[in-house]
Amino acid sequence: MTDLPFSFTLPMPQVIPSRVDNHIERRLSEMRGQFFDLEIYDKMLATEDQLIYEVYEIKRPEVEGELLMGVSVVHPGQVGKEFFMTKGHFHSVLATSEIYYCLRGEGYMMMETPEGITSIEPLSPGKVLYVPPRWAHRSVCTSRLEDLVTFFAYPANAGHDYGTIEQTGFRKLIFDGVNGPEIVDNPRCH
Ligand code: S6P
Ligand code: ZN
Repeated sequence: MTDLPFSFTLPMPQVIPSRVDNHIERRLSEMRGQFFDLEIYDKMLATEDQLIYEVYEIKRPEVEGELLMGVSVVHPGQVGKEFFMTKGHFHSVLATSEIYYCLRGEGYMMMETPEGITSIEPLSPGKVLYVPPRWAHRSVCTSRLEDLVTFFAYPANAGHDYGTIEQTGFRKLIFDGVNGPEIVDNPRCH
């Protein structure tokens, strides 16, 4: 063995809040139709129902004036060339916003309005991201080894509209390209 300098990556442990009222686990089987390559999705699912992301929620009454908060953890991985991501949603009360603070990992927040304006913001530790009212949002983990960990807070009466994104998809997709993450138009988006 040649005695040369070397380096390696030691992934940091997860950031889990010390208080958790609800722990959500989203597996591959719950993401049907959300990843672009349906064939690879089915093949992966036949092998293992992988854990894609988790949410640690701190509960408050879901009424105007309160805030809901917690930590979202998107695990590294891909369905074909498409990075693991959250389902993504509009808030049911469309005119509500959200704050994300990135604690760990690398990725993007994919956002779009009902009118079709798109914004994709990179996330890295220390980044604070404001999702204004009316913007759908989805977190995408582009790290190969590390989780994408974000703290979030939003009005407790916001609610979630998952149906719109399930039916239409986001206008953009994020793939693992030759020179890093590539943002492309979603040919299926309607
Ligand atoms: C809720 C907030 C987050 C997400 C979480 C998982 O408004 O945006 O807590 O729920 O990142 O994403 P999703 O799209 O499955 O709810
Ligand atoms: Zn939200």
